[in-house]
Amino acid sequence: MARAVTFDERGPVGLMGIDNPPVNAISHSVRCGLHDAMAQAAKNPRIKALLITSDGKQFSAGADITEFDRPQGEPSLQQVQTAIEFSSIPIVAAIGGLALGGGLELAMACHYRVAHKDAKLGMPEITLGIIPGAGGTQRLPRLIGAGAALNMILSGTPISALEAKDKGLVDDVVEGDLRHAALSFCERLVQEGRGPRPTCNRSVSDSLDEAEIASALLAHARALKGRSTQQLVIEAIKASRLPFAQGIAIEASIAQKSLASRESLALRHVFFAERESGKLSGASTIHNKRTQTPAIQRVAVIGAGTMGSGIAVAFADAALDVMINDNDPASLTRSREVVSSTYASSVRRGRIAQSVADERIRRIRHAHTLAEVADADLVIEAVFEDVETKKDVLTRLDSALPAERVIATNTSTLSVTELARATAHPERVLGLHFFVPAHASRLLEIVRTEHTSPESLATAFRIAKLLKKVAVVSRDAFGFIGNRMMLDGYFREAEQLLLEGATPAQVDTALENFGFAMGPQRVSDLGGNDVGTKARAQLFKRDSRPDPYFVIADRLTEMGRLGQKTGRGFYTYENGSREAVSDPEVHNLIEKLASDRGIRRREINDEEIIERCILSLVNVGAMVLEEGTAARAADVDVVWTSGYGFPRHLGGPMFYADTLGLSHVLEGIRHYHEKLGHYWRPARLIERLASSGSSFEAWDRTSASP
Ligand code: 3H9
Repeated sequence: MARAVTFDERGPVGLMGIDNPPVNAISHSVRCGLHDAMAQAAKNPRIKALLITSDGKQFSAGADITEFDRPQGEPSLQQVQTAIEFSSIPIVAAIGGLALGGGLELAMACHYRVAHKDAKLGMPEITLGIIPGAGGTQRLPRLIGAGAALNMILSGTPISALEAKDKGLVDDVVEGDLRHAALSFCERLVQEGRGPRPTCNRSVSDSLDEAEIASALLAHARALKGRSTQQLVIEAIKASRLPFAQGIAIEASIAQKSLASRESLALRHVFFAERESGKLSGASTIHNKRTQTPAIQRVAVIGAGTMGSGIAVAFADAALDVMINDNDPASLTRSREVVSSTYASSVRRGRIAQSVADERIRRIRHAHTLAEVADADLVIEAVFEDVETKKDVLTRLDSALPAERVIATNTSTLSVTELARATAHPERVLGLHFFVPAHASRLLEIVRTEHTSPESLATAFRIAKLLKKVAVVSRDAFGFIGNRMMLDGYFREAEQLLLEGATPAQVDTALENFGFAMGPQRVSDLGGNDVGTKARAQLFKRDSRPDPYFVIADRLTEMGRLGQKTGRGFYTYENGSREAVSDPEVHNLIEKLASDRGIRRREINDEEIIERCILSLVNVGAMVLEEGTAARAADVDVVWTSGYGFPRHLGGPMFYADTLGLSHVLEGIRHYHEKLGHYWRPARLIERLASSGSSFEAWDRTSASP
């Protein structure tokens, strides 16, 4: 096994360097390395202090998450921490890059901490559904106070080195060469005769009262909606008032409970699924994201509409130079305004400084002839969603650009295969399905055709990484992955429930209580019912669907009830408010549409609403898999948790179906198939997996194809 911790003698200081790429996770090899290095130092009388630092970019991203489902090899992180805390010579942590979770817990067990000014320190465990289980809930309150510790652990977001110093988490913040500065810090300790200072011997300066707990929960209520880990965090932090040994024992037992929870299994599934989705699995002929591709520095976006401008902002945010190209001068003027107002809003909300906004605006140029894009490393076509207009642009780009440059088309409805046929080099064409707003949404669907080359795909992965987006590959098919499942599954069923007797508010509230960020009708009103109607009309050119299919939304569009932007949609929004108010006109309309179709209306309860919307989503998800549109069930989960508001703590629709059990899922689907007809036909994949007692997770391991 490669040495995961290096050891070096620098005068009176023993220097331990964690060296476990890519992120210095505290794997078994690191724990062994730290343990051995300390034992070696203890035998060396010349060494008067120890420094733990990193040989890589990060101090440490925390415990090795891949070890969570296996028995922990000794020494455990807790054993290493005890050895540090009770060392007879002082031990200092030098923190550069990130110190997260177990990485920060390791540093907190050290006697002193020095951080580089650009370092970030955080406890992200809650995002994985676990509590900090290596003393984090006991040492952090001893260093910064119980109230501050609770907020830091509930937020999961790292803080800066300067903030850490203010709170008392680090002793010194340095600039320039961290290792050099930290060695000097150690030498000063030795000269001044300052010895070990075990964190466990400190006491907690404040106690958590109920008001403080309530206000911390309120501050993080949005991120923690439907979650339960926060209660475990509170329980563990309360134990920090007890003697350390007692508190740490309570933490250990709560940590075990959190690790075994469904919530944690689901969140860890999404963590790894997001990282896997950025790679192509399977066939050796397919390269993964590490395929060599030319560097991307300049990007051109064709089309200065809202989408084109948003995509340009996304690239400028990633520090790339970008040109927005449009042959209509009025559109270019509007685009400049959209870009400025987007940045003005980011400054107003305190997200970025004015100087940063100015620098990003300077990165975006506007031009009106296509010849000006010839030197772009990548071109994204984002013109009006019309097949002939897009084909025309692609043909012209194809002759303007050298053959190895990738041409991406931003479409949510059109056939990328058909668009690629307008070029002489279909291998360099792919779809990039950005979501609205393009600069802020996390998901990017990469649409490949039969002809898209591995190199072009590798470029698309690299773009996603640059833009810090989660990438999922979809084959070119009706609605790709996300919209197909939304239209044929989830949203269609929501409309069907309205026709059968539920109200929009009832459907939305039931699904929001299930955990969706926003119910389907509120989503439609937010995005614009006309947008959905137009998209479906485009999709119908690929493949149509029988009535009733979005009859309510389409009728609302005809009536000019476009949603929030017109103050009326599925709901009424009074005087520009975002509050959705039920409207009898809509209820009458739904009754009429139902009676025209001979649908008998009845009372529908929330359980049925949730069951039907989720089962139909899962069923269409399974079809998307069996048809090869998505490669892995985990990819489907990533699409739905990062782009469509499916609760992350339930792991995504396919993971959730596994937790229900596929036999149970199939039984439900068959029941509705019998009751509601053909569109509920069970996916063959579900039938197959259920009959052998299998799961989507097992299918991913054995059968997923690229
Ligand atoms: C913890 O510490 C528990 C303790 O309280 C108690 C213990 C007893 N372990 O994200 P990237 C892999 S819980 C193992 O693409 P980036 C990742 O899978 C932990 N592997 O890079 C990927 O592998 P691959 C608390 C990890 O630059 C590769 O590293 N810590 C871990 O975009 C690159 O990752 C966290 O929750 C890990 N801890 O982002 C932090 N972390 O190449 C989790 C990463 O095979 N990590 N990998 O696909 C992150 O947030 C991001 O990875 C980070 C880098 C920001 C560090």
